[in-house]
Amino acid sequence: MRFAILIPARNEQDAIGPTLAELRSCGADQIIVADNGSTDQTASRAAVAGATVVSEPRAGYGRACVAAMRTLDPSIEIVVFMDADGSDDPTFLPRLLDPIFQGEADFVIGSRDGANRQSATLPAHQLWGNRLSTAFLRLLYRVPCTDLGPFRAIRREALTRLRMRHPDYGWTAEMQVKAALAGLRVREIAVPHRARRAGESKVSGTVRGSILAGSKILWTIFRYRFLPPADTPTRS
Ligand SMILES: Nc1nc2c(ncn2[C@@H]2O[C@H](COP(=O)(O)OP(=O)(O)OP(=O)(O)O)[C@@H](O)[C@H]2O)c(=O)[nH]1
Ligand SMILES: [Mg+2]
Repeated sequence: MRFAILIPARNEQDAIGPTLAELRSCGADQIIVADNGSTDQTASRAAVAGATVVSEPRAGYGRACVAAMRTLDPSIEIVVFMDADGSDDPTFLPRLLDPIFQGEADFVIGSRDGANRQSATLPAHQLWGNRLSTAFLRLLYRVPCTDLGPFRAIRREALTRLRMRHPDYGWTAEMQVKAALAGLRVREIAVPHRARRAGESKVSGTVRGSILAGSKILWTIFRYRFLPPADTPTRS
């Protein structure tokens, strides 16, 4: 099966090159960097490293992902998401893809809170924020999950069916909530999490980013259960 890797990036000029270099021999059929609003050399360095760069002018992690999805080659059957800062270990890519290749899962999420957890790379507030969010996910949607990790693989057809629309940091939670509601076969695997290799944190390393992301994630989890909008999927 042909797969693409989609990497949301904002101001990651010192990390994006090494991150893409690590992916050189991973077998991906397409690598897309979803940039929005970078004020540094992220886009040009990603292009030099051989990635397709999609620039979404409107700010927002989710918007950048949606824009990048529009440029997927028609032959792509699986979409892998991973961070630009080197936090995700690409040697775990085969383990992420294998359940989909074997026809056993539609969506595989890398959990940073499982057997491969390394000490202190996830700040305590993020670890506990994730544990709270995933407790609500388990309670409200009856899905076994322990993380909202960015390193994940999903069948393209399933992803399209989810009609992803969160403009910002609610994106990962939205995908998990909608996958549960749509009845996708979801699998979680343990992955390690590395400290970012360079540059500044936009999410968990700042008070603003943490509060913003945390509130968007929790609102997304509650909204699709108690105030379902028009894009709420149903089991097919
Ligand atoms: N396109 C886009 N990407 C973003 C945006 N905000 C963050 N990102 C990317 O999303 C990924 C996660 O952001 P990080 O800043 O690493 O957040 P974090 O992992 O919680 O924090 P660290 O501990 O610093 O790694 C990185 O690849 C960022 O470049 C955004 O607004 N737009
Ligand atoms: Mg990071």
